[in-house]
This record gives sequence, structure tokens and C-alpha cells, in this order.
Amino acid sequence: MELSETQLSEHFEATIARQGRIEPRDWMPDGYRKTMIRQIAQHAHSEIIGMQPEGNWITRAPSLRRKAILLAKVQDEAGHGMYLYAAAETLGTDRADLTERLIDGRQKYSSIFNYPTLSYADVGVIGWLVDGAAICNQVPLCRSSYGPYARAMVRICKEESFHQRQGYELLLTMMRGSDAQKAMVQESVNRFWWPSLMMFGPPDAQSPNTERSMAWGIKRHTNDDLRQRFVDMTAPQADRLGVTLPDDKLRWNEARGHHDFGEVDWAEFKAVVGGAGPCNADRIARRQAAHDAGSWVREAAMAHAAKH
Ligand code: FAQ
Repeated sequence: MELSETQLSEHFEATIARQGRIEPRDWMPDGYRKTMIRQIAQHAHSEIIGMQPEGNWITRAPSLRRKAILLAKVQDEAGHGMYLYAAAETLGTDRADLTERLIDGRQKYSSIFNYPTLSYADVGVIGWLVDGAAICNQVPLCRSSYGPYARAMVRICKEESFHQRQGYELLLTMMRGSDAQKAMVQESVNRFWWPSLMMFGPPDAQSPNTERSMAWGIKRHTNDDLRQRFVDMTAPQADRLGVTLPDDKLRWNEARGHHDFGEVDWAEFKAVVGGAGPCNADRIARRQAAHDAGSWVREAAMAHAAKH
């Protein structure tokens, strides 16, 4: 028996209400499909563009051990991009089309990857702060309502957590080193702290998608809640490391049971998301060049697939 649109919609809402999973074969509202494609594609693009800032240091790693670790991390990010593009394809999109949308600016990637990496300490700070923020944001997404996304996230989070530890271990080593090494770590923390807080998205009052995405079980927490969680997790780690987070309003608030912290520069966030960050143009140009350079591989793979 054919189900009516109303019945299908009721079934969808009931699945969401009992915290069940929506699978590719299931009926879903167009808005849900669109939102999932937007979020998954943006996440996939972030992983792929996110290979560039750290990849910049592979040839200049200070030892064979550090180089092997960094190579593995950057390869993991490529893997995350692949699982996520595959998850997006279950919604009826096509990876080639998503890549085109990234390159021509119709789809976004995380603001954080538009900042430059200026020293090897940045490799450690990206692991500690950027992967740390990614974990805070993504662990709840393992319970996201769309099955393929939630399952991809389980594996991604395991790897991100390893990435965060390698970053923190690199920084601990540098902080046991010379004054110049300690200064390098502090300088890097000063540059990456505020952009890391921006990764969680605009304040809740200015986040057009949060309410709808939470009602659909796509997002499990608001942007501000996750940002707070990240600050609470990171402040004690900074103390243990011996670095100062560049915020003179940052302090423990006993009554709230959370850290208070200063205001993010939302004008900077908007500018970076809008394309005017320090590295936006470079990141896209490099992605375009890699895409062009890989065209013969795609053609050969398609020709091979057509023969079998
Ligand atoms: N950058 O209404 P909301 C990683 C956009 S981790 C750029 O709050 P939503 C791992 C947003 O898309 C980074 N744009 O939106 C790694 C929307 O615009 P739209 C990736 C941002 O979706 C580590 C508008 O602002 N992680 O890659 C940003 O409900 C180290 C309004 O915002 C994910 O993507 C931003 N920071 O919440 C790799 C996690 N924030 O699309 C390499 C999954 C917001 O309507 C090295 N995504 N916008 O035109 C999410 O959880 C959500 O999409 C949020 C945004 C929380 C990012």
C-alpha cells in the first residue's frame, strides 16, 4: 500500500521523537535532506581544506618521528573527507558536484582553515585546540539523527581524539625545551585561541539553523553550549601546559560552575566566512590546482570502471 505524504511525514517525526535513525532509503522532508547535505558537505570540505595548513609543514618536520606522525594525521583528514563525501552521496548528491560548489564558493568550509600556519608549534596547537574543538562539536554528532553521518562520526571522533593527544604531546615537549620553543608555543596559542572559539559558529541568538537542526536531531547542542564546554575543557589543559590563553576575562565562575570568557570578535568571523580571511583565496586556489592535477586519475578510474 502506498503511504500518503502525511503518513510518511508522521513516520519521520515519530522516528526523530524516539531518537531513532533516518536511513538513506527512508522518506525525509526536503528541508531535512537539504540541511544534512549542507552540514555534511561543509564538514567534508573542512577536512579536505584542513589538510593544507598542517600539510604545509610536512617537508619541514623537525624529526623523522614528527614527520611520520604529521603525515598520518593529514592522511586521516583525507580519509575523514572521503567518509563524509560518501555519507553526503547517500542523500542523492554527487562528490564531483560538491567539489565544484566548494571551489566556486557556493559551499562553505570551517573558518579556522583560513588562518596561516607560521611555525611548527602551530602543528601542536592545531592538534590541541582545533581537533579539541572538533571533538567537542562532533562527539554529540555520533548521535545525530542521520544514520550514515552518525556512523561516520564515530570513526572520525576516535581519530580526532588521537590527533588531539599528539598535538598536546608535541606542545608538552616544546614547553620542556628552550625559552625560544616556549615562546613559539605561546605565540601560536595567541593566534589560534579566538579562531578556535569561532569554529562553533555564531552566537545562538544569531544562528539561523540551530533551532531547526536541533528539532530534527541533527545538532544535539547549541553553538554557545559547545563553545562553553570547550572553554571549560581547555582552560585547565592550558594551565598544565604552562601557557596563557589570550583572554583577560577568562576565569572560573564558581556560581555558574563554568568559566567566564570574553567576547569573540564576530566581525572578524563574518569577514573570514565571507571570503576575506588571510588565506581564503590561497586555500581555494590550491584546492583547484589539486583538482585539476588529479583529473587524469579520475578519467583513468572512470574508463577502467566502464570496462568492468
Ligand atoms: N566556519 O546557523 P549556524 C574539522 C556558517 S572540524 C564557516 O550556526 P549550523 C576537523 C553556517 O554554515 C571543522 N562557516 O549553522 C579537522 C551557516 O551558513 P550556511 C568542521 C560557519 O550549520 C581538524 C551560518 O554560518 N566541522 O574539520 C562556521 O547550524 C584539524 C550560520 O551558522 C564541522 O563542520 C564556521 N566556523 O552550525 C580537520 C562540524 N560556523 O551554511 C583538519 C559539523 C557557522 O547556512 C585539521 N558542523 N558557519 O550558509 C556543525 O556542527 C555545524 O554546521 C556548525 C554550524 C556548528 C559548524
